[in-house]
Amino acid sequence: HPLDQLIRKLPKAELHLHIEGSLEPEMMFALAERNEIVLPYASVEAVRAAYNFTDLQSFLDLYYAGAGVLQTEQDFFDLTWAYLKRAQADHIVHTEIFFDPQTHTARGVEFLTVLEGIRRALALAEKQFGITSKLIMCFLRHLSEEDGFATLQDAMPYLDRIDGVGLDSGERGNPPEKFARLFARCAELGLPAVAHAGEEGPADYIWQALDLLHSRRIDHGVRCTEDPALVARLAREQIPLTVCPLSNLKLCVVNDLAEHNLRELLAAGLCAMVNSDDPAYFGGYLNDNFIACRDKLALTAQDIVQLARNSISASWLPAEQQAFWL
Ligand code: ES4
Ligand code: ZN
Repeated sequence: HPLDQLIRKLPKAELHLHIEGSLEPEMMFALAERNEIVLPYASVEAVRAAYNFTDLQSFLDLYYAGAGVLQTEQDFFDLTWAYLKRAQADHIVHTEIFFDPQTHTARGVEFLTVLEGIRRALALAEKQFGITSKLIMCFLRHLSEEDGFATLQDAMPYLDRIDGVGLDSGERGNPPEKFARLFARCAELGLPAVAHAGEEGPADYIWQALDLLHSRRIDHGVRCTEDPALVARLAREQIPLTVCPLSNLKLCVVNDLAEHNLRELLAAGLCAMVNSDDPAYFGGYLNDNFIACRDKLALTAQDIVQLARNSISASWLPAEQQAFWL
């Protein structure tokens, strides 16, 4: 399609990417073998065949199980490096990646092992590909506030290597208010916040993420259109929404990509952009998400340029570096 060349060549930032969600089945098998772990699947094809999700939780069950093959610093390096090579192929010039330390420390993997494996790959990508990056530590919202505070304690010696904090995992029944005190402490420590909200959860969780967590962006946020007053606020304050179209499709947030509200969000003047979320599980990397939306939502060249520009302007790059890409 003529617009796909535009999609491929535009400089883009990715602002919603869980590094554990970039674990392809091939690497899952390779790391399982390297670490002498027996997987409950016979083949790469059998793993892919299991990726038939009905909601967020049905995905999270496999995602946390899959992450069990990640054990050494080299494993985290290899995972992150594989993603960064894909990012370069998609002409991503800047990426802000999430990691979930609790998924690993709960299994006895050291916090520093995770952090340094990821960071070593990010540093190499900046040197070899010129891809800049930020690293965002996510708290798992299905776990307790106390567990979150313990994770922040683990991170304390390394705050110079962490650019911000996020909130992810099962949204329903785990409202942002559960973590108001934890995020207040993070703010005192100078850590900017983002939060997943309004993916499966109601618009009220987006209000809470803004007012109680002081979230600078909303991850997903697609359910904001259920509340016109909220849409007006997001537009007025230009709060970015990191939208993940193929994720929403695979997790049945929408039944058909043609029903996705991405164009509605843009038309309302919101700073929305496209992201891949967990590309190994949801069927595509960044440009695949753009192309699927171009196809099913009939994005125009103007929409595509706007989405790419929004990704740069919603990033945490300093203004002068944003200006270079805009
Ligand atoms: C996630 Cl799609 C999604 N939602 C919430 N938490 C997550 N962790 C990884 N992917
Ligand atoms: Zn996510």
